[in-house]
Amino acid sequence: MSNFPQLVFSGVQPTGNFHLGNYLGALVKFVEMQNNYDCIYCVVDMHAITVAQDPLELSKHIREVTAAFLASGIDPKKHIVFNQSQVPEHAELAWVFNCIARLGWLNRMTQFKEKAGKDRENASVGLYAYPNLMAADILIYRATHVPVGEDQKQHLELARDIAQKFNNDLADSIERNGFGGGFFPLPEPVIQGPATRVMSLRDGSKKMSKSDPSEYSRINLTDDADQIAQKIRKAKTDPDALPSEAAGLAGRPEADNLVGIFAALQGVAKEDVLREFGGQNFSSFKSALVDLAVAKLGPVGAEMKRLQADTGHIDGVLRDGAARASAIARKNMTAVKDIVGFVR
Ligand code: AQP
Repeated sequence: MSNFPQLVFSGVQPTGNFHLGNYLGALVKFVEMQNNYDCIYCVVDMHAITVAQDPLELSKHIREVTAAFLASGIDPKKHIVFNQSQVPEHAELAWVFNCIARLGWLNRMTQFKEKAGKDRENASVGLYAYPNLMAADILIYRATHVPVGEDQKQHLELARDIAQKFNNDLADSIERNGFGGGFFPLPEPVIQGPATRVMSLRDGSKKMSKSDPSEYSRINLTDDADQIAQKIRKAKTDPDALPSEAAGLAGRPEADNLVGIFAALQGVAKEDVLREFGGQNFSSFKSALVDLAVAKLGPVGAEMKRLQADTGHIDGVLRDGAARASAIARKNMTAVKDIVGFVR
């Protein structure tokens, strides 16, 4: 495989309720990686419509995610921030990948099974083909690194399989077109950090999610101090005191989750948190967690609200990002068409 220039790509769906799991599992890493890599961060609005969306809400949510990117510290001048539907090459490459990926591969995707639920026959074709579009999002830029939460690991493996099969099936044409060693890199998932899987505050066995019907299951980034405090105080716990070592969190998913959130917000290890709070009951720990969460998330939420009120600015950032993303995507899609054998 040739050496590809290092490039980061990741996306977030504009489906509302941007929450602490999205922030700690994805955004904090996005911000960190922009110091060492060229990065492309995308609001994946075409993924959002794989389930029904209210058009007025969708445009609001696209601006909400963009505001979250900016408020967290992503620099849209040094890096690229845009929304997927403004760059049509994502959809074009996704069609090519629909013809590369195998039905058997998609049938194994657990997220489709979870989201389609029992009413599989009634799920959209888009929801089923979602991982092919996600592979196209990454590979249209020939990105090499993809920071994501734990839940996206399987989709990333599929993106690697698609890249590999494209490179193998079309190896001769790739060579003839001057791309010896494979056209697509095999993108690496970056799933690191103390909060790759933040769990629901109501049920430690379920991930914190935008679509959970219970508002008390998640902390939204735009929650005010009172809402954050209420949600943490009502978070499910067990009757025991906190353990003094991380091993003592085994079999205690709710305690583990709250300690993990504290550690991630503070930027320390769970052991450090337990050194301070081991032996204490949940009510004193929760008070400290409320103070920390309000101190860390409050300014981000306030900045998000300020930015969201200025839709002209947000839309300008997205348009500028789309123009810069398009320049890369167009060039790569032209090469893909030549490799596939389309006449242009
Ligand atoms: N609970 C989580 N913990 C850590 N990371 C998470 N991510 C999502 N939930 C958690 C990461 O956030 C990024 C953006 O996610 P997404 O918007 O593309 O879609 P998702 O994973 O489907 O998010 P939700 O909240 O779970 O939405 P619904 O309820 O619609 O399914 C990704 O990097 C993801 O890993």
